[in-house]
Amino acid sequence: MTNTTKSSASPSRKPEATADPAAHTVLVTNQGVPIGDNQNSLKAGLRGPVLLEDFILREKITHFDHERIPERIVHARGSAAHGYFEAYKALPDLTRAAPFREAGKITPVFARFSTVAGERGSADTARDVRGFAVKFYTDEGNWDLVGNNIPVFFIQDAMKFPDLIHAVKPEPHHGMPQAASAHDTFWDFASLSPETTHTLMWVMSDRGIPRSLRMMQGFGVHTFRLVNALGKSHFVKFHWKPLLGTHALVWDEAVVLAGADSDFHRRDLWEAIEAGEFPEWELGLQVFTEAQAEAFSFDVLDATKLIPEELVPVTPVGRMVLNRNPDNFFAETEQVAFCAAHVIPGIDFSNDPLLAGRIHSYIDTQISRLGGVNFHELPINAPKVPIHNNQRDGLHRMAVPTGRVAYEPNSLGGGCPFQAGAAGFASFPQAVQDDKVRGKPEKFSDHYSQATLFWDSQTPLEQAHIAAGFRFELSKLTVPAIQERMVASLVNVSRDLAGTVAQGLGMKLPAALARALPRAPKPEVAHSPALSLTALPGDGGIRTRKVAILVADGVLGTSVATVVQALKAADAVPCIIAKRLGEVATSDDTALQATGTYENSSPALFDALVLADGETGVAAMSQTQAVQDFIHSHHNHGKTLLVLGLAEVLLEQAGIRMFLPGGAPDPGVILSAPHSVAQETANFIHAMGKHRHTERLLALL
Ligand code: HDD
Repeated sequence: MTNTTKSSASPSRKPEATADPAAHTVLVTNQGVPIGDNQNSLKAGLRGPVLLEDFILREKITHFDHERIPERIVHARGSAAHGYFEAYKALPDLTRAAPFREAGKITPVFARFSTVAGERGSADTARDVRGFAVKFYTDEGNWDLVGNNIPVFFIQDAMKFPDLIHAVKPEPHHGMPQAASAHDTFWDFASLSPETTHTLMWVMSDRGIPRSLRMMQGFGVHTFRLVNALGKSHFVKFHWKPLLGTHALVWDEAVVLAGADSDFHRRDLWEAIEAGEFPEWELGLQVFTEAQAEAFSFDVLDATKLIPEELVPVTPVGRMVLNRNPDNFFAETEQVAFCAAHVIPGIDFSNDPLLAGRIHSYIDTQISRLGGVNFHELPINAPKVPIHNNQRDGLHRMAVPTGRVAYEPNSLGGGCPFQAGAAGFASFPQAVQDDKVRGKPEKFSDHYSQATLFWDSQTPLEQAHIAAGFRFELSKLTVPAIQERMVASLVNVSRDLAGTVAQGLGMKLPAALARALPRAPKPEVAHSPALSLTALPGDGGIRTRKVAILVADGVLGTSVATVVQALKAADAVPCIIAKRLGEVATSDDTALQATGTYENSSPALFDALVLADGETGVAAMSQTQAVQDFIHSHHNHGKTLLVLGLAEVLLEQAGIRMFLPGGAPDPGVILSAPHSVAQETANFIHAMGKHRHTERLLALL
């Protein structure tokens, strides 16, 4: 049989090859009938009509016709991987949740990262929130932590979710733009909903254009509960911190990448895992009591608010390692069904009204997306624990229950399956006594304090990028009233920010939009360094970073070979780029193979640049426009350049300054004499570990 399914969530390895590969080589129909001829349909004579009885043709075409399933209404574009979660220590005081039962406990996981607005085939690098969803296959059933790479959300109540999504999706009359919030309907909604302001600040920041899915944080967003074996509860917020640090693209790189490689993030994740560079995140908890929550200047049930880490520190409790790519994109990445309602004993909900809507929405959406109520039986969704219950039938039922009992209580089945009683999931018995109302607590109406906190906690470069993000998006609008309303709202965040945006839009700074809560409680902290991307620089390594090495016939091969060797030793990925693929005619007969061409390799695909030495080679490169494009692109985007020997003239030709405005040498432009290639390559690798040279980027603003 060719359609064998494989178990999907073993923590670390690919499934074993079957013992008899020959048994898998015969093509059969879905009924298992061997197919003699897969090239020709059955006809009445060679030039005659095709016969209806050709069940082989009809089965093949019918199956093909139904290959597509509805894509997710949001988060349609995504990439995923298998891995495991490992607890650092037992957390008995906090929770009875299975993954935290003992130190070293391993729980298999499947994580899917996504953009929100774009359709399934849209570009990876669109400015957007990124989904960060993790399915834990625990000993007590599946727990899904369905979060984002941004710790706050646009809205406070699920009632507004369809409006938010309708506003950001392509406009319904002409279906444009794809995977972009830079259009009238989104900003119309946003400007009329000041509760979106805080999240807008994050999305317009570099968080909206991550360098890699492996280099972004994840957040559970809502306040959840941890409940221990004694039934005692603490509030909690979940945080994922990437070991590689948090890094971003620069906007015009993101734009170029959308065309140069619209699978940029998917490929990056896939290639890293294939290369054995397993991405890793630390799970951290912000644990706090109800009494603490009461005293905060904001409401912990409001998903537009975060808890500054300076107020409640994040305690690391375990790590997630993604170490296996899916075997089949559709079966796993597409069919995985995350659900905010999937919690396990020891984890419970808070009263966040946004979360309440999510508890309903996810199962509901799977019913139409995956075609029925049995989606939990798909291998990627099936818990690793056996399922015993009395649910029966439904479309695409795969389990085959035996016996005549499908009810409880029963005597005919010996009473099985029994209720688990105290060992089972029990909702935290939070007291509820109030009038039924449609409304919000007062602190929900403070829409600006944390947006200002975010702004004030950014570095000057990050602030410049946020202003540019707003300016770009709002400049795309066709309705000036929306631009004005939005800038008026930004005045409440920061006059500087609003002023810069207004200037870019060619408008006068409007008066501040009236605040819903004129006298908001004073925030506990005015500055939160943890909110800046620079708070998590990573370990300074350059593993998996891609380096373009530009060459031409006549370059000096030895120095290039030295650089290639050193980069490989640092687990980076060097790529020699020339006018054509294949052998490069070096002046010293060193063997070099070009694996990329100027035509197929956009500068935006690389993290750093090397220019080869050698008189004839450099002369040829000076005649190549693409070399100038590479130099400008890398220099303008703050990347590190290693310039070998005579290639310095290429920098001069490109008009590149090797000094920063104060006169100090640019630490990201490294020149190497022929005798110091090994030493300067080491300096290059060290400088590349910074990812970008912010001093240069600031100077270029
Ligand atoms: Fe959602 C998918 C994250 C609010 C309704 N959401 C979805 C995914 C992520 C999030 C990561 C993709 C899961 C995957 O990879 O398959 N959503 C969030 C976060 C939210 C949030 C962090 C706010 C804190 N979502 C939210 C609300 C609703 C939904 C308020 C509806 C009331 N979300 C859905 C959905 C999706 C979904 C329609 C689409 C596909 C799916 O669920 O499986 O049910």
